[in-house]
Amino acid sequence: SSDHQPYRTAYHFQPPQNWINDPNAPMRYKGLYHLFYQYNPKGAVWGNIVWAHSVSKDLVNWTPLDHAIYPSQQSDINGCWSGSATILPGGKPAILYTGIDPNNHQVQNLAIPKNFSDPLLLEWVKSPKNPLMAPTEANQINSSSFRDPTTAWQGKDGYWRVVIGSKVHRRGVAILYKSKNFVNWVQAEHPLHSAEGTGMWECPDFYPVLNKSPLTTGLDTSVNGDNVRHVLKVSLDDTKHDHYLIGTYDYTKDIFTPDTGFEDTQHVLRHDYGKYYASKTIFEDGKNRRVLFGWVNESSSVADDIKKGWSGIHTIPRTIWLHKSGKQLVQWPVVEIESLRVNPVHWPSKVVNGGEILQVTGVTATQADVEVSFEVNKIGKAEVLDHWEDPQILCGRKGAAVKGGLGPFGLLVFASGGLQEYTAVFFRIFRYQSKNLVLMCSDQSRSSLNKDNDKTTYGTFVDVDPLLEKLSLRTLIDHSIVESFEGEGRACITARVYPTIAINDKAQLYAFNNGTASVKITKLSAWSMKKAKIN
Ligand code: DQQ
Repeated sequence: SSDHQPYRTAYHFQPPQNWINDPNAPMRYKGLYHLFYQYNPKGAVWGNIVWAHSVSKDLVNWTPLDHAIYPSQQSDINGCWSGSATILPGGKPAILYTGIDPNNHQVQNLAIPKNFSDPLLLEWVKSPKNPLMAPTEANQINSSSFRDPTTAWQGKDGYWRVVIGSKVHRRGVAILYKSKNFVNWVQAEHPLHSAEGTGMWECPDFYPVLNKSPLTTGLDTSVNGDNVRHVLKVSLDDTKHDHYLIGTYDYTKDIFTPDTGFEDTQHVLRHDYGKYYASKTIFEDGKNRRVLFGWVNESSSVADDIKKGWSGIHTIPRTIWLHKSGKQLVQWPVVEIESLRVNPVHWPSKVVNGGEILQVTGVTATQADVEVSFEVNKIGKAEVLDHWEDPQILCGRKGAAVKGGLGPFGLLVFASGGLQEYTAVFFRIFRYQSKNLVLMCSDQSRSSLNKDNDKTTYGTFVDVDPLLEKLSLRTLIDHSIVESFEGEGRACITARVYPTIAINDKAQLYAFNNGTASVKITKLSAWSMKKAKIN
């Protein structure tokens, strides 16, 4: 019960117990969503990895099935690691995944459904030709850095292409392979892309996005041409963050050229500036959208994870598209999640004075969806930033408790009545080089009296003009996760928190303003969220 398990989520994807990490091969087949994930059947820490499998009609409620892929061949006898699905002509799914062979080398394998007429895709048959791609003397690929095949895409020449994550010394590499029949794969002469100093690239994802209206339209992974840009996402093993680059894919040369690369440290593009990793997207035919799945690990100690018997959850799937500026992506929780909303609370617009804290009553504060918009006009009160600073460090230095000029203002979630505990998600506006700079923070420093948790504060700048636009924030709250979307999805920050007092019916929700200038809430809508049926 929630009394014994106050941190178990009610509407985020997780198995009943044990360790879970990367989402694998999400797909829609015969009207059902399939989600596979890295899973340890034997405990709450990483190990013994198999592909667990669940299906859903709506991306909200999930039914568990038997494990789909588990060690059974030489080519995966020491583990079945991450991979992706490709829908082949005739609507037939195929999975490419990384196996760990008897020498602990990382190799790429193929599995296909045993019975294509089974909508549950219960049984998977592995190719007798596995491994289809392997490190050799000739290709000089590092056998401990060769993993996580992407969804494949087909060029105009009919060849399939797939990218595998790798590294050469400190250079992250997206190794490209090609195949006519999906079984015989040949390494291309050049990688799709690489970047010095970034370390191992895990879980690459490569896909097109539409660069004209309606921008929210998703594209099949093989589409290229006019009005199409490409996104390369890599999960950086060194920092455990998902970074993406927007650029051009030259499909005759098979080279991806980003508009701005990893060198530009002031414009780091991340799917999420909090805790979030190993994500991947799918194109959803029929709904014409691209949907992003991602993993969030715990911020609690391993001892606490073992005690509670589980570790890791997935975020709410997010629709993803190119922002009209062309400079970044936008993400928004899939609309289906709104079916869990009950008991709405709507505030009339109200001014929040400097130092004021207003409780949002009438919602279940541990299990809620909150949308709030702020209007600011006293821009003269903004603090001056005289040199550029990493936004996460700035958020750490100027947390919610540090009084400012224009901000901090936002929400206090998982707050205890006496504010001994709270997690603050907020904006703070600066004047920097005669422009207004909007900082977005998720401050976990006071989230729990338990000292064993990682309480790192996260932050990013959001590309919003505070004088022309409202500052909007949507936060999905679910027992131990706070998933926040700022600027209508231009910045996302996910945090894990484990309050000791602000749990169950002791948790409260507030809007706050700790600046000297007043701000106006133009809209606040909050809903309690029903429990989803998950596994
Ligand atoms: N997790 C998998 C690997 C991948 C890593 C192993 C990323 O395939 O590189 O569980 O979290």
